[in-house]
Amino acid sequence: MQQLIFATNNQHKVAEIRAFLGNGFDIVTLKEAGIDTDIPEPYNTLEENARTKSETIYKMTGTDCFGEDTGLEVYTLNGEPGVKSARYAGDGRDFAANIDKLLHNLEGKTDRSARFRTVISLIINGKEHQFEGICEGQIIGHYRGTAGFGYDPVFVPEGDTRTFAEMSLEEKNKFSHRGKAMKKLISFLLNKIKHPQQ
Ligand code: ITT
Repeated sequence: MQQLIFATNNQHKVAEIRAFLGNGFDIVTLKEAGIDTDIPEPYNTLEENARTKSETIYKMTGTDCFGEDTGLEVYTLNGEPGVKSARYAGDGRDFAANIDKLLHNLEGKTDRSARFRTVISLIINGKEHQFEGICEGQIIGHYRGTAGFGYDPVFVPEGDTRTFAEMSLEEKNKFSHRGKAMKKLISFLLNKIKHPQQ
């Protein structure tokens, strides 16, 4: 079975990805690998931050691993909060404070369209590969639902009327940015198992 360390400290992401992968892959969390580090996210792009996460853990362990960076990009706010999504309302990384700031900044705006974008950086046999997933949707004006994390209670994906916070992990994965990026990662890994030399 393919073993991969997932370079994240976000347990919600781990739960989503485990629900997506089922039993075919052995995902090891940083905690399970005995790694207690705050992985840096110093850059202005999701691509560079995702790479920093996987490279940091690869350098520490020499083990195949992946990390991901995700941002909520709101069109009328010129792509904000984007790469700063976790700390939009400050260093406290407070989900409710971030949502409140977002709703405040969208007051009076008619265009509430937004997208989540995930970039996964996989390092396998020392080589990096990236996979992107995008989910378009709308930011609603008030909280709905209690599942999920981050901006889920105010984001309704295209193709449904519920917020991500009103869906099960499996339902969210069908639409989501992370689910789409994971689908590409899995096809890549399955192809690699079939054709190890490529
Ligand atoms: P790691 O860097 O340890 O993976 P993190 O929580 O810092 O965890 P990100 O920098 O990728 O992860 O996340 C940025 C923020 O974007 C995150 O804190 C949430 O507020 C939000 N976010 C990311 N994915 C989300 C999702 O699927 N649904 C709702 N909000 C999400």
